Amino acid sequence: MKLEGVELRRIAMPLVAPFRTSFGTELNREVVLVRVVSPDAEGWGECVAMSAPRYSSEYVDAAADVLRRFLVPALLALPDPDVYGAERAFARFKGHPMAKAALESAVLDVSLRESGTSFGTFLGAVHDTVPAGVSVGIMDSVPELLTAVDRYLDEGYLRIKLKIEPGWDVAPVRAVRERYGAELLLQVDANTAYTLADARHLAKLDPFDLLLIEQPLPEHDLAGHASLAQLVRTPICLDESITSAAVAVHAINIGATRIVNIKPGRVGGYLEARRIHDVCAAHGIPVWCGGMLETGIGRAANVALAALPNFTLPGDTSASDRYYTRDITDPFVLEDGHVRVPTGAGLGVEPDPDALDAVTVSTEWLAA
Ligand code: SMG
Ligand code: MG
Repeated sequence: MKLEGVELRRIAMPLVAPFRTSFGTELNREVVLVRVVSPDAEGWGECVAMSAPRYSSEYVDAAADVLRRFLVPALLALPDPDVYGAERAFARFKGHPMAKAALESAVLDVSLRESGTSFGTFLGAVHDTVPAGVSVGIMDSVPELLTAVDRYLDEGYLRIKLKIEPGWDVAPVRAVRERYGAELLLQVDANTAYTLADARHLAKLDPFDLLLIEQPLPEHDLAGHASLAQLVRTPICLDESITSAAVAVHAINIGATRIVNIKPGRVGGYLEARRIHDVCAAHGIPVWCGGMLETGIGRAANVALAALPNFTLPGDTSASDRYYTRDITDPFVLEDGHVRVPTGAGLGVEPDPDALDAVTVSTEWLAA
């Protein structure tokens, strides 16, 4: 494949409601979109870094910088770029998995559009639709939380994830479990807000039969998660900690994680995400697809990934209207609690030019 160049586009999209986690509140989603152009097609990728380095060390301005100065030039220097060559070229630079994933996805998209293959087919999808969960932010009060959960369940979401932090954990979990009963698929996500000294407190979540507790301890503390797993009955699921297939295997082997959240951005792209899916399957560890408040571009790829066979738990792959009044692609909608896997070439969706214009902050073109 020959490339003509790469466009980096900054967009900003207001969320329909503030989304509060243990590390901060998101109101306005700033995103770097990547467009890779060949003579015959163009491919899109979405960088999932947030505005500030709070979920992980990456953030939007740093991602734009590393793309502009290192990753895009490395891609454009390849004599015959494809997704595998791009992955190898990016591996020479340390870190920045979200920036790498965005550009790698755009390369994959353009090549799949050229060959008429969908993301789902390329990755190995085995389902036409995927079950949708929803991640519910920290609220000011339990009644406010129940109002939000009521609405999501009315809309058809099949699983509820509550964001937790010290001071907002047992009480909201109890209230939701009591209101909706034992059948509700319910899990929690701490985004690293606890320490091992909180083990006895976290064990108070055990009676509520949660599917999992996601990332209770800091990112680098795999050993701590293994110790915590001996002290709580609720399965531990790692998110932030799982940065590669190698780390996933290590975490599984030491007993730090019984379920894995896969986010392609966190692990450097869809190739590595698929490897994590595969090694988890080989170890009997179920996986599910995380979310980073994606637009329809990132969502299309995530939904395709979530259709692989070992994605056996509903993901944070919610419908577009859970995030945005107007998505930049045709919106993803809930159908009986499921989201449909696109079948067209590449991502199977593209930005609507007017919707994109309305949210664009700046663009830059890097020519081959
Ligand atoms: O995309 O629905 C979504 C968000 C899901 O909770 C979600 N993501 O740690 O899993 C996580 C968080 C990270 C982003 S919080 C701003
Ligand atoms: Mg998480």
